[in-house]
Amino acid sequence: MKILFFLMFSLLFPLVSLCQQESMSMDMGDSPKGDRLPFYQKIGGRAIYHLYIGDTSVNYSAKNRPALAINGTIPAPTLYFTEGDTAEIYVHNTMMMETSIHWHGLILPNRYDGVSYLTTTPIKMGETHYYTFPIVQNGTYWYHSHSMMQQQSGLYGAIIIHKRNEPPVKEYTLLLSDWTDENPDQVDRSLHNATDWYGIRKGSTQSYAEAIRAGHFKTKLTNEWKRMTAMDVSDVYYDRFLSNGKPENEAPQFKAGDKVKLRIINGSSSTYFWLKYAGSKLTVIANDGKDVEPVDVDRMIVGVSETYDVVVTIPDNKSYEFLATAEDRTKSTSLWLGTGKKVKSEPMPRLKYFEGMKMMNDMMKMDGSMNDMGMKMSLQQMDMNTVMYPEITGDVKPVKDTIIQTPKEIITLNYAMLRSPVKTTLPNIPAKVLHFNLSGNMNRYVWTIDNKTVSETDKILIKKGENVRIILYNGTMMRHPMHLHGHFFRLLNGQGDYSPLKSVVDIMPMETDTLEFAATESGDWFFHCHILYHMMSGMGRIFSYENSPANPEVPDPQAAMKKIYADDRKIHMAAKVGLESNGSDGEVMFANTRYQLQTEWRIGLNNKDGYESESHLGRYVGQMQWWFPYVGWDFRYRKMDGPEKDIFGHISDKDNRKVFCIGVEYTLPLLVKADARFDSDGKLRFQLMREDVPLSKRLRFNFMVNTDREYMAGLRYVVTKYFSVSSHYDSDMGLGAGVTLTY
Ligand SMILES: [Cu+2]
Repeated sequence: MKILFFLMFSLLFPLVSLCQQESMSMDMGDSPKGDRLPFYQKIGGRAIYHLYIGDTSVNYSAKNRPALAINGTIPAPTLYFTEGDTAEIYVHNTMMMETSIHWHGLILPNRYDGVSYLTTTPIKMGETHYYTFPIVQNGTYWYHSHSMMQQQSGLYGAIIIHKRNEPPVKEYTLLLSDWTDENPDQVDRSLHNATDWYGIRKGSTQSYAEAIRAGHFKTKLTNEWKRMTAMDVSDVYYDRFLSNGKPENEAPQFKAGDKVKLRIINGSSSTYFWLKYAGSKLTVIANDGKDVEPVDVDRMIVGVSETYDVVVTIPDNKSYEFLATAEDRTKSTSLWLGTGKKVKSEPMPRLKYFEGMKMMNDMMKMDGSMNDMGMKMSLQQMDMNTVMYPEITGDVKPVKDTIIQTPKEIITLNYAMLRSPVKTTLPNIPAKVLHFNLSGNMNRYVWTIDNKTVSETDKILIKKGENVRIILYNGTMMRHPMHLHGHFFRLLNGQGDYSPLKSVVDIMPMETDTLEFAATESGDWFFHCHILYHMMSGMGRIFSYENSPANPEVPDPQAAMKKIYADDRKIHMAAKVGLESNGSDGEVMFANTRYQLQTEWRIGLNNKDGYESESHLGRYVGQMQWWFPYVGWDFRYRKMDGPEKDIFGHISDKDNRKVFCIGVEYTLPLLVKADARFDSDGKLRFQLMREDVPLSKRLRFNFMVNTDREYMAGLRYVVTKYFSVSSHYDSDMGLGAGVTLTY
């Protein structure tokens, strides 16, 4: 076998090195699968890997779904290195679209960081990209695509770096991830269109009927009064959560008495996981690849893109459940350690949503900002969600197969407990201090820093040799795992000189965290929220070292920046079409971070009813995006019985009407949209409208009334994501019933 490898390598080596010299890339598009180069070779200190990215299909829920894989597997194969090695990685793109690979947590030259356009040339279809860098660290890391939504489709794998001459221990790499049967681009579009379909699927709609049943009608009303829609700890509905690519996985090789080092990687696109183990406490010994002083906990949460090394014990010759539960607690994934009788971990009870809503109401001010009530929160020490945790606050309703738990002392890991075994102090020089306020708008799914997306800001210049300190405040109602490429930062957590080194900081709502790093690199480095859908909406910044040498991978930096900015400038489409017995009404919308173009229409079934259409192009103003000034145009045809007078006394007597208008829309408490507009006929119209009042889990109520003496009220019962049964009464068209299609 070794001889075969050697032969293959010696045959291919001249070819490979030739290609490297020319362009660092070669065309693999025509190579049949059989020609694939060996996955791994070790030649002296060189660790050489060949990764083939391609299309595949998976079946996690009795449906075949398209997915992406590396060397045919999800997760991608684990890359092993030894500290001091030189990594040489060839990434072959066999897909019909471009791709990239980012080596998460690795310290490497900027040009190999793998952020398409920013640091590294994207790998076009059929091409191969060569990465080489010295391995200057050890620990648990991972790699993933940094292009579009490819990570969600399966492009992620583990990187394990052993210390030189590290004594072998029993270890196991556990890569956690989330899987949706939906196309991730559709997930992204849905999130921007404020659909509550994912809430319906997760059972977290938080409707009025559910509120009344839970004795929380006032809580729900106050919540809408403060202009909030139902909120969950996570946004996306996932079909499965995966342990190394399987909902249930096993590691039967471990025996009684074994101490196993689990290398845990959260490679999910937007899921935090609670970790628990049935056999022993969890002894945390490393985080984000860096060793920490061992600390014993009962449970811990692992943020998106974080890694932890945790030692667990196999107490007996049985099979013990290592349980990773999604933060929203809808589903979980398990790894069974050992062989024999199964010992289950106690499942985490469902969240108490209305308790959480009540807490949010108390914290939210009428202007949409948060009242921190004088609490200084940081480092995950106070989890705002605790009110929603029945296992801590008690009051669990007995559910089939579970016992009522009594509240008990549960030791949960937080960042203040992480202590580096070695001093991590920076050079003793003044620091450049940056304040970042994490901001966002849940209703329109716009995620920002200081209310600006990546494309709305310039790069942040830093100087090689200086210290950079970042003070982060999270003013949103979600947690964000903020990741810095190419550097470790110290998280100032009260451990002084021994503050832990991290590359991701999970920051909870209303927390302030401080991190600092020595600027020792060069080039451009991305700092962003690692929730894929937040990053794509623009929640990030670029740190740029002043006077860096040109990056050969970015020959045209201006054109490259346009490509980077295109991510958060994306236009999302939405549509709603009602087909009812009295006619059709509907709307089509195109929107990005700030702008929206919208056309709505109504076509009566009777000729007499005629048709009308209104269009708006406007810009959302302010961080809360409650103001929406717009310009628009309308046309209508309706055979009138006589002149019509609006409540201001303005008379309309033309069957045909074409006007331009200017107007402004404002979101009032209870999420009612007030709209005032003035048209080229000199007519003023004022209108109030509310869509999708959640009466019950699936029933929605809509209404509209305006000064033209028009009004509408309707009900919609959501059957599937795209299909509802609906009925409405309209002052022009009368009563109708039928279906509504939503896209
Ligand atoms: Cu985020």
